[in-house]
Amino acid sequence: MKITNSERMFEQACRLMPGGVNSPVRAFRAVEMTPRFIKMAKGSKIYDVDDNEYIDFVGSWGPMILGHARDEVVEAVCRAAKLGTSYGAPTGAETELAQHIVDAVPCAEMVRLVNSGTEAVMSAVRAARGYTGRDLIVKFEGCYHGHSDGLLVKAGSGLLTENVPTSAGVPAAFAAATLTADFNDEKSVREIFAEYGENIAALIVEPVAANMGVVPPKPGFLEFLRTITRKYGTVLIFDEVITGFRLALGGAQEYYNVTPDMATLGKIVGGGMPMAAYCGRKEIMSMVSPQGPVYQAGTLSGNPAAVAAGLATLNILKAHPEVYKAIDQKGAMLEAAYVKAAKDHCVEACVNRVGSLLSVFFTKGPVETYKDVTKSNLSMFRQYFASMMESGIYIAPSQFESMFVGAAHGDEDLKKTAAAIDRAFASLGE
Ligand code: KE4
Repeated sequence: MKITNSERMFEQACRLMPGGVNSPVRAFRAVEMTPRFIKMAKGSKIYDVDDNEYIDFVGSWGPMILGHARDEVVEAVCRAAKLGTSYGAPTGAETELAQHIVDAVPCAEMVRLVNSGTEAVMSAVRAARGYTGRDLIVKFEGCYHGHSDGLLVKAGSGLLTENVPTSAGVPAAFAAATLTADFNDEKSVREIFAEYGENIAALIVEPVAANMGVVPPKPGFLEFLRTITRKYGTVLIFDEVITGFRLALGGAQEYYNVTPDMATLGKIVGGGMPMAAYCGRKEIMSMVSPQGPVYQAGTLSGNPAAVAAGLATLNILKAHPEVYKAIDQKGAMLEAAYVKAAKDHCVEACVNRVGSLLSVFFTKGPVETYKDVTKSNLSMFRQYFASMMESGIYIAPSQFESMFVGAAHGDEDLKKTAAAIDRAFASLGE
């Protein structure tokens, strides 16, 4: 595989941008390789500047549930852009998208559109603090909720990948207001609430942890969080930036039938354009300016081109609910391929999957907690990653991310991927 153009372009990028990228995990540092510079993508494929084709299971980290450059989405963006790329004024399309979210997402009575998952989480937490008059928040070690200061405490995704779980530059006072519990460990949550319960404004959780690799909630864990937060008057926030519109049209709260007080959405809701949202019960969302005293604003919030991409995507998902069964089956096929390859080549590995989200861990398993995740063999992951890339399969360059299976992954793609998994495990088993 020739990657000379990527190498040349990466050198130039590194002179101008920190690490040569605009988001850390893209730098391929954890896998000690040169990141591929991408020139285009269509459907399930992505193409780099050296004309290498890959089957893409990153899908822009989740948005591409319908595949890259889906005609209806591209046409919608072009139509919107021709009418002006941004007005800074209300549009009917924003109302239409808000209605979609209210109709689909169980906790959503009102919605605010923003530009990124980080902004959605930061704003939802502020609204919860304004609503409760309390300061403390609870998150889970290994979960990632974007890069706002208070959430960069024992976080997952790129912080785990770069081995800096708590970021530099976050004042101790900010971090002190964030308490961390252990995902899937009810005792750790009870202890925090027993000591701080009356002062906890919000508990935020990825209902399926997908930023430490995929770790599903244990049966009853989400229901437990719903009960204990209600008991203490704490706002329960489901961070559904990944699971929203992916596990079901109503996200994890529909999939697990647990309704939080608020939710954050991103990725799919913007159809791959910079757009996200936070939503929730009317009495909480009514706190947000200009209706209430919690300030939050954004020049490009509800941007017409981004809203057009989101609307086109949600319209397709709403009209074709069969997509969800299809991507779940595709995920199951890949899961079976990993299990078979690990057995055939005597490789110590285990797979976690929820619907179209899955991760392989190079440890015996089961992987049910952040502590279990840390047992995964990262040098085996690096070897597996390099083999998959050599086979033309583009997966996240980090153990602490998910594979994203989408509607555009066809049978041929899955067969080729299964063969690549077998090849990678054969080399690991040697
Ligand atoms: P953004 O600010 O990156 O749009 O969203 C932040 C965010 C919030 N909540 C969850 C559950 C998330 O997974 C994310 C972002 N996800 C990462 C990948 N795991 C984005 C990729 C990146 O950081 O480049």
